[in-house]
Amino acid sequence: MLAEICKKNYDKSVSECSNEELYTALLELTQSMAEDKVSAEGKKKVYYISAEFLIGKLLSNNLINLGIYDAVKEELAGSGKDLTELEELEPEPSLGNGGLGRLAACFLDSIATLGLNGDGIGLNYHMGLFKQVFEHNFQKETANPWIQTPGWLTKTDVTYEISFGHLTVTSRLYDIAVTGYENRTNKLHLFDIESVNEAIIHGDSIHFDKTNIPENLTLFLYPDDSDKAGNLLRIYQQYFMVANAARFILDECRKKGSNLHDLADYAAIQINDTHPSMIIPELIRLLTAEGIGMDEAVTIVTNTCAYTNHTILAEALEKWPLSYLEEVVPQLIPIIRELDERVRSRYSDPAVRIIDDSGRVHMAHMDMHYGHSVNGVAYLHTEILKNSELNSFYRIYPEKFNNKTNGITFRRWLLHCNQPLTAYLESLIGPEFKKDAAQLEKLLSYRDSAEVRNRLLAIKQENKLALKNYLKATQGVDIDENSIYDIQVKRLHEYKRQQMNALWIIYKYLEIKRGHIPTTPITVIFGAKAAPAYVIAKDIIHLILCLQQVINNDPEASPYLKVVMVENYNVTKASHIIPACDISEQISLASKEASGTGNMKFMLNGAITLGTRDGANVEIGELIGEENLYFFGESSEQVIAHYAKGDYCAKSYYVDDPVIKELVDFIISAPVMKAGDAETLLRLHAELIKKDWFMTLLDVRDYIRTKEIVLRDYEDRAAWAEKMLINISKAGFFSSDRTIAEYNRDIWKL
Ligand code: 26Q
Repeated sequence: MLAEICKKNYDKSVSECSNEELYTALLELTQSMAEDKVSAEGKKKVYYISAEFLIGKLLSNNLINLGIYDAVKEELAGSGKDLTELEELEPEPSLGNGGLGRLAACFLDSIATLGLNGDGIGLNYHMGLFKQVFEHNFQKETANPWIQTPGWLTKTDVTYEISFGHLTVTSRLYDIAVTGYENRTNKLHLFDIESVNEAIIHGDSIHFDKTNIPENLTLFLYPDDSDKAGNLLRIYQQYFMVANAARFILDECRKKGSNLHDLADYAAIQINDTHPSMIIPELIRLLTAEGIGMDEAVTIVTNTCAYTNHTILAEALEKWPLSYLEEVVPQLIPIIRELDERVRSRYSDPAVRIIDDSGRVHMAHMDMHYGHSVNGVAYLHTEILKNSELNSFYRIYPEKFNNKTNGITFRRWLLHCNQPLTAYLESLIGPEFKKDAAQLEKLLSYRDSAEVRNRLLAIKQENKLALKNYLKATQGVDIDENSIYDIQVKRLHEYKRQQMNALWIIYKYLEIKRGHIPTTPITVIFGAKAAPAYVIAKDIIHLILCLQQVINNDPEASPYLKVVMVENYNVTKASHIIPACDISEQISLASKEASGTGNMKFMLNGAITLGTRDGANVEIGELIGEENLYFFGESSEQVIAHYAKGDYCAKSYYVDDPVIKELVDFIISAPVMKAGDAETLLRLHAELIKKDWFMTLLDVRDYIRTKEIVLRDYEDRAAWAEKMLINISKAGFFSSDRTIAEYNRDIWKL
């Protein structure tokens, strides 16, 4: 396969080609194969609109989905070449923050794999999420370019004139082929403008002139929005995304024969969180401009659009000042006011208004009134939305609310990232699980087999060794492959409580110093980026980096306890880390993590969860039985009651419990202060005692107690392996193929 392309392009054999030439040849091969599978369009199509698509590297994933991974690997090996080295040449498109963006990427894979007619629409940011480097135990953010030619983007001839209050820009559409697993190819449509100028970035930083819209519009994912210019830029980006999407969708539907009155028979638009919410007033504006009456336009758009909520954190629910919208998109203001008037005339409850008394526009409120479906992303999350956060809306529109528990694509998170496990599963239960994840349950019949359990342990050991070598090569750190790998990788946020894990590290360190040596050494691995303007999150990273320095350099402790903060955690790193994990840390404050998807990836790869009864952890527990994971901490009901009564007082935990006091005070102890910055550590110390909004100290005691049980249980490797087997067997429910089939059945109806 490759040989012909190498001959044609370079007049060389595979073995004579450089890795760069081979990488380019593989791009050509996969893109032409993918193009051949772009199928005839169905009548109705789903458009998944999202500000983030955290797709990660595509080469291997595409080779797998096109069914040529093994053949290419062998062809390369036959010529002395290594596919892994070619994979390393590919830059990672980090076009997302975390869960929401990665979910969108998994969904595109599943939509294509199920053979559904559906595309993604978003923005072609030139810089993905910042690249994280550690300097003096602090996070530093640098620009993260990813676009290369040749690369995955295909320039199309689709362009639109997009007008804002004070300027008009010309857009250009770029496409990325989305290959389904042994199925059709769909598209990820990314809009851009040609005047973007990377030279306005200050050095390799993430700073630039935020007011220079023609040159910065698609320059960065999540520009710093701590000031007005940053907020306006985000509104520019969001409107640019949805204005292009709306035109593109209407054009496609008209081409297929829609008269726009029947738009909902041609298009289903899924609004991924509130970032694309302006698509609602924009579509109404375009339809009324075509002569459709306001009432009918509202009905058409409502029948077309559906909204997914990914968070209950108030600060993440977007509310734009009307004055900002007036400045950037004055053409939407009459529509938004009209939509708000309609709500006011029908409902007296001020909580459901679109425009509040402070003149802020609640994007989610618009979605719920003028979309036909509202979904949460895990059972518990949807229940909390219905019963508390969005209860005022649930009472008006009970029929709109539904749950779609998240999922992950097994192609990337098993077949690609864990090839030893995949091959072994196939030898035991046949290949059907690759297309139908529920077939993994066949593994259950081996739960009593000592041989199978031992193989699972041996594969885990192999993956742990691979991670050790990877971390040595990429970050120069040494870890012990015979230690327990205890892993927490996810965005850094107080509610996810990396700080609680840090307190446990302090606990274990002090125990070791007192002579209580763990039976098996422990390596605690973190990976996390903090939003550049999120001070406490950055303080927590600083603490973890300081603990890493203190503990790893203490010869009394480091043989038994090591801390590793992986630099620049991203999709690529995740695929090396997850298969090697023993203990999966899912320790968010109950009620705060909408779902989590890392928890699913770890489970699928045979890690055992230590977590709270939050998000999808609850469903994991129901599927595998509580004896196969470790729950601790207060329930979501208890936590919600604390917030309602305002009765949580961190200070009293600190004052009343000498163990907690000792752990918290260690943050400002001499060795840590010596490793770090006093002002930062004092601020974090005070934060934990005086505020601790996400209740670290509430659960830390139970966390420590439970983690001791986990470590003790790890010593019975046969029993541990049985837990691993049960976790893997039951992971099929969390395939994004199942999630997408449900979206289609209940919402899109393609
Ligand atoms: C909002 C306003 C202003 C600026 C930024 C934002 C903003 C940006 C990103 C708000 C939210 C996000 C991302 C949210 C996110 O990733 N949520 C995660 O979604 C996953 C997929 O559903 C869930 O599994 C996680 O539980 C949830 O945290």
